[in-house]
Amino acid sequence: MPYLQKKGNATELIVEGNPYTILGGELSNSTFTSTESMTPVWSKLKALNVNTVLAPVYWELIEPNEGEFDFNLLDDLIIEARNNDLKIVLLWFGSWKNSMSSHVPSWVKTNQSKYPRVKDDIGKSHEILSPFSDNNLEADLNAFKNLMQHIKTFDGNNHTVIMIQPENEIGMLPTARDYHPLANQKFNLSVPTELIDYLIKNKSQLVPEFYAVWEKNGFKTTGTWEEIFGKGLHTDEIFMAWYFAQYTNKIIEVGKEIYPLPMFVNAALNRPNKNPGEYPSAGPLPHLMDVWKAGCASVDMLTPDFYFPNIKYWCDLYTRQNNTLFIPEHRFDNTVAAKALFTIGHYESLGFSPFSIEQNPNAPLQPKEEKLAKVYNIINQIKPVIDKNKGENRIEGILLDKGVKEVTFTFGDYEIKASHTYNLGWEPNSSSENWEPSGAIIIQNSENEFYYAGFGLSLTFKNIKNPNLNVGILKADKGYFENENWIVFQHLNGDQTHQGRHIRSFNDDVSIQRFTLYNYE
Ligand code: N0T
Repeated sequence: MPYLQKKGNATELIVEGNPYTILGGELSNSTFTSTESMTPVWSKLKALNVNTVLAPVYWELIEPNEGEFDFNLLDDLIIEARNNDLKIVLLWFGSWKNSMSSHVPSWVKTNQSKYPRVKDDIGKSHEILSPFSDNNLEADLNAFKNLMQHIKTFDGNNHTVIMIQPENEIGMLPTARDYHPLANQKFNLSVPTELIDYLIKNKSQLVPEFYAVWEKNGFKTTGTWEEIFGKGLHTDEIFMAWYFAQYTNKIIEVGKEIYPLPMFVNAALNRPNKNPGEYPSAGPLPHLMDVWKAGCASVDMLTPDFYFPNIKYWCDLYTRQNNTLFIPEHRFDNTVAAKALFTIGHYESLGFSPFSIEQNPNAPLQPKEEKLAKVYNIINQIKPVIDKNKGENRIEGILLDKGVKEVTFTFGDYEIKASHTYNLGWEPNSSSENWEPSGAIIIQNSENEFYYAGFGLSLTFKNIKNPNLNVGILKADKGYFENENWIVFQHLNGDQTHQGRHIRSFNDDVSIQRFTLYNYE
């Protein structure tokens, strides 16, 4: 079985006994609705050097009539993935998809008295299943159980399916909370003791945004939601988050009892200065991590979807509370190649996955796609070196553009300054208004030996332990890995290292270098 395992301060996904890095791509929402629609996609995935496809399973298609399941499409997906040597992360488009319930079967949609919808503050229903209804949970659970049982039977010996994402971007739009009578009844009850116990036990370690809410109201430990957290949209959101988390927890628990794959939930991020309900309220968001961890103990990870900038800001938030980082979605723009390197290097994340990976599957590769393909290729090559050094503070990931032109970090006695090569002014695009992002993974493989895999950086070095010593480049090679052996393709010196002053590859040169440093007086 695939599973998660700690190594030093990192978490690894183990697949078939070995650490696995997801060089992923998520399909557009409707691509995997027929075998024919998928046909041109497979070669595109191969051309992109993707090793894992994130693909939805739609409740309405697997259970078109209550209790009648059809897994033919899923079986085709698994077989084709195997034929193409790809792994699958399945996304369960069950009760919720982007806050809505668009993928629930028609027999659920048309039986609103049995399967209640959320109501907003003026009593209007929305196409969102209420998480307060046992019938809704039972129906989703039954479908999910059948799905997990089917995956176990069909794939239990192969493990083509390696992880599951139950639901998709859970949240409430456009009201922050559900006003269905079932919800109102819960809203006026005391906050459940499980949440209170978590608060008390973890008081000193709560995320600061959440701690501040509790503190503001005097750290109360008994009372209703409003008594403990105060009146307002933030409390409506905490309340919803708890019940979304509980609902999801049941699904994950029961699913794992049948077939225990790692499972994660994803979030549509909250835009700064927006209120809950203006963004999808109550999803697995940074300020609600504690509510989700307390209410959904069975989930392995809370994961961010990226459609806005500031990836470092959000990833820093998502690596709190021992949360393992995985990026199931990033808008497929010209930053993804650099960001795959950055997140897999800097956070030692489980992997990265642009959304709508196939784009137009029949069109030739666009520049951003070619760059991603090259980056996935070099990450795949250098993976054994990453695996060896993971969790030991020996791996760094860099992301640079005009906003952040250089960063400095340390490896042991060495301080390394990574600078965007456009700072050198030698490349034709250096003077443009928008700088192509640069990115790299840098690894300290032994005291003086390093790997640089990426593009668009120049690296300079200092000895911070002994500042009287100069640091020189003893040897620098460009090369590649073949069956895990390092093959030198070029020895670099002269202009290629600026006569020994720096290690560098230009922004259009996605490649791997190995270099050795030394000290001189
Ligand atoms: C994502 C995707 C898909 C400028 C959007 C992002 C996917 C879902 N939702 O294409 O629907 O299934 O997980 C929502 C964030 C959009 C913000 C746009 C701001």
